[in-house]
Amino acid sequence: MRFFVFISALIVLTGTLHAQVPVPPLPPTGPPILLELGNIQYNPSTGDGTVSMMMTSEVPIAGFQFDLVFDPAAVLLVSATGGLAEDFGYDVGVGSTSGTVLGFSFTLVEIPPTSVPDVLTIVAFNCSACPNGPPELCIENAIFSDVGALSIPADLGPCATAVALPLFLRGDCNTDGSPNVADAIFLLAILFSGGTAAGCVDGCDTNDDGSMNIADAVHFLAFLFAGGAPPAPPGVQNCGLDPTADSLDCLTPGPCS
Ligand SMILES: [Ca+2]
Ligand SMILES: [Ca+2]
Repeated sequence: MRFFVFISALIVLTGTLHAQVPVPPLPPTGPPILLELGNIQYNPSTGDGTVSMMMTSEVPIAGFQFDLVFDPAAVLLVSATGGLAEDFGYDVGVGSTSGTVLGFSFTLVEIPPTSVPDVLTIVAFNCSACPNGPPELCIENAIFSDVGALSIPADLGPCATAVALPLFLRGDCNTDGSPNVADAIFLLAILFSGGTAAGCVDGCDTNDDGSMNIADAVHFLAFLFAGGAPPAPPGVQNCGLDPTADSLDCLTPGPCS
């Protein structure tokens, strides 16, 4: 009898405990796709720029469309290339003045889910009529479709401002605007005697091999005094962009900025 009383009490107590433990709510499920702006580069001397459109998706997609809205509005879209869209053979078109980017597959090839942000496509634009520097841009009106032509909801990332690429003179290692022997001395001091760090390492990389070292000093001195080849583009005459991608930076490009 005592046993049954104990069991009954335990059942009542257990029921009470269960009743007191709150059931956590299920986490809210957002749209399965996030489209956001990635790296945005801008050449202030020409107005040409590119923006990488980054997509994270829990589901496969079979088509996409979105608008890029610029401030100022005088920006023309030029093309959309590369990324997942190109990898999967999508036809991608841009509306030059409308800002619309449209991608689809004639053969209904799906772009598979991406658990981390991946480049969907790289949109090239031109803003030669931007008087106040790099434009701001936003994504609007994004539409994604599955292979059954049903639309898939998507979240959109925040607006962002294009980043102006640095203009510099190759060889102007000390960024005083004048490539001369002082630049070779400045570079040698950095390399061998603890000299002040370069504000524009690209300017010191006179042979543009992506590394600042003694070869750059030799290359530059040969140019100055022995009829050697001039520094790599953009050269010593006119400020310009680095035509090759490398890990060197140009944080303070001096008179070219
Ligand atoms: Ca100099
Ligand atoms: Ca070099």
